[in-house]
Amino acid sequence: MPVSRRQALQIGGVGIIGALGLAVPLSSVSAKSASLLDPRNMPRPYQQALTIPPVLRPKSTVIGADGKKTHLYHIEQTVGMASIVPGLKTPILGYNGSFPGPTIEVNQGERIKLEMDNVLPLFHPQWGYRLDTSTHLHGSASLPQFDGYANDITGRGMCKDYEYPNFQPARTLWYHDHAVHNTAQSVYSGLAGQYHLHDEVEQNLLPQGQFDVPLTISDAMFARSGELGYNDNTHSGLWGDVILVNGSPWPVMKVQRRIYRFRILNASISRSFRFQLGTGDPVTMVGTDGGLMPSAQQVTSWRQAGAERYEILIDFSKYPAGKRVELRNLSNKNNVDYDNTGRIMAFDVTGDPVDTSGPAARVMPTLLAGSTAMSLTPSQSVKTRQMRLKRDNDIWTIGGMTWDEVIKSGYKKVLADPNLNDVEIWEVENSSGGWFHPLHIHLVDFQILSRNGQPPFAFERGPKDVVYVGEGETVRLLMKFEHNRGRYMIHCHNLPHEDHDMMAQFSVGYNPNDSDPNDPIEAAKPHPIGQVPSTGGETTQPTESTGGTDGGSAQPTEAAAPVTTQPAAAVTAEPTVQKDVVAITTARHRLNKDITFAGTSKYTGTATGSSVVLYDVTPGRAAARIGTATINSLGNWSWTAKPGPSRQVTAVRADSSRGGTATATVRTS
Ligand SMILES: [Cu+2]
Repeated sequence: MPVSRRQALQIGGVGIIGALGLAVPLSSVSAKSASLLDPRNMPRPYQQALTIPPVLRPKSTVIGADGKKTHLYHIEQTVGMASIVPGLKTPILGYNGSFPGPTIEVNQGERIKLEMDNVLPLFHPQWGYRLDTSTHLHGSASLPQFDGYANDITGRGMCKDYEYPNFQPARTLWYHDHAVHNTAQSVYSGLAGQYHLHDEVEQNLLPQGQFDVPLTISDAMFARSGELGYNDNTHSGLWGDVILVNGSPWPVMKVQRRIYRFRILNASISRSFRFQLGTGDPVTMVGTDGGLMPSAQQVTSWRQAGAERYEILIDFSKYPAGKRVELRNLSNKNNVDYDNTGRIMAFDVTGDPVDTSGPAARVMPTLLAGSTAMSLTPSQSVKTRQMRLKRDNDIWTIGGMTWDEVIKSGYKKVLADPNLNDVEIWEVENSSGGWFHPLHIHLVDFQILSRNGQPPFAFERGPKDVVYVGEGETVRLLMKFEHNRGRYMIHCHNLPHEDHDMMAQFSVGYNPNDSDPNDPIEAAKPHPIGQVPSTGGETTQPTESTGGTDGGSAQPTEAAAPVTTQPAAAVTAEPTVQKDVVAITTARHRLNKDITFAGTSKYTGTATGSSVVLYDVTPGRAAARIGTATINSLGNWSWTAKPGPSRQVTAVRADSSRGGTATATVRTS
């Protein structure tokens, strides 16, 4: 039965240890279980292999007049079915129906336009709230109208076209839902995925490809039916008893005896972790939220709250083949722990031949990269602002403000109003002993100057966009308000706190009396799925003036929107909206065992044909047809064979007879 934090305190009987100064607090709370599953359905540690989410392929790529690429991506937010609990299915909400969503990989300097369709049910199937969405790319200096502003919502049947500039240094970002008042339940239901921005510095320093591994870590609780359970203890926090890594409970990954890079994202809506290897050996910390640190740090454990990203290197060459290395969670104060929340996943060291290609296979890098945030000095600051994080009458507040006040002001009320390119110090205080707050400031990367007057932890000495403000802590942050003018959110990333109502906004370089060309709600509105988007009102719609057909004529759908301050790509021959959108949701080939593909085909016209032909498009060999799947009346298809092709298939393409196509990376375990 789910327990509240107060009940858990009574059950666990673990007292709260007082102020510990710089030491990481030790006192979490223990309880029996949160899930209501029959014991035979309860997942157990180290029974499943780690899966890696597929990398999403662009629908098309165009070269702009400035010679830069713009990749067009398409994602559908839809209901999916996950296999998490043995013997039962778990309905989730997912980007392309999966949790985590597909990973987006992009190089610095290449823009992305993302068509984000909302094809979710009108109301959440379990919790009944209206499934409007807003997508935030966390870690990107996007314009305000593309930043996932909480009230910039996209309803069912609508599509929002997001634009991501990708001019920042290499980093691990993630995209997740940010819709007003329901962010916690929608992210918990599955709307989260990683996004990797690469640059040459990072590509020459750190492991790449199969040795660059995303680990999206979250916690969950389950109803007896296998559905997700939800209990946020009166908006204090949700503490699940099952730890998921890339959507699988406590998985195991086979590793070669070399250095690996792990991009660790805490996607839990409330839980924070204190990670440590079971061996007690240090890991090499190389990246924080905003990318590479100035120099690598050896750390034996680190504290990581929701939305924080840390990139670590682990050298498995020092372990013998056959050794199992666990990643554990020592927990932090004000979390509720269960029998197995102290475990995360395990790495099984193999005696397989070692692939030493690429950087940092054998030797740890030490000097990494500078960044704007880490080069700032306090003397550059023109203003110091103080804000407290606290609970007032059961409502969470930030600097005395709530998001409800922002809404009631017509989105005018702001917490701060720096000029463009101003450097400021923000001093954030959490004087309570009862909770911690991971504070996220949109738009900027910041440097943590101090925590309670002491230097920051070794692992957070890099550019950050979320800071763990622990119990009784005051942090000083140094940041430059660069890149864009406009209004951006600042909020707690314990998502039940954010939703009730610990969120405010600041404006950069903006006079409240002027009209805002980057208004986060008005400047780039969603449009019905399948229709050409509006450009914001000031220009005439080219398709209207030319009497455009929905045939093959060039439609300048990206025609220089007046709302952007970055030059828009000059698109010459953008393909028209596809009538059929094929998605591959499952692609797995276990050599000599079985091969399975499944997906969807969403057709907007009258369908004549109804099958999908599957091709092996493994790099390095000619594409070969491997099977045909029938599309059912709901637009779903699947195909499986035992044992399947005798050579490992690592990439698959699905061509539908209705005209759509999609490719996906194939899971091999
Ligand atoms: Cu909070």
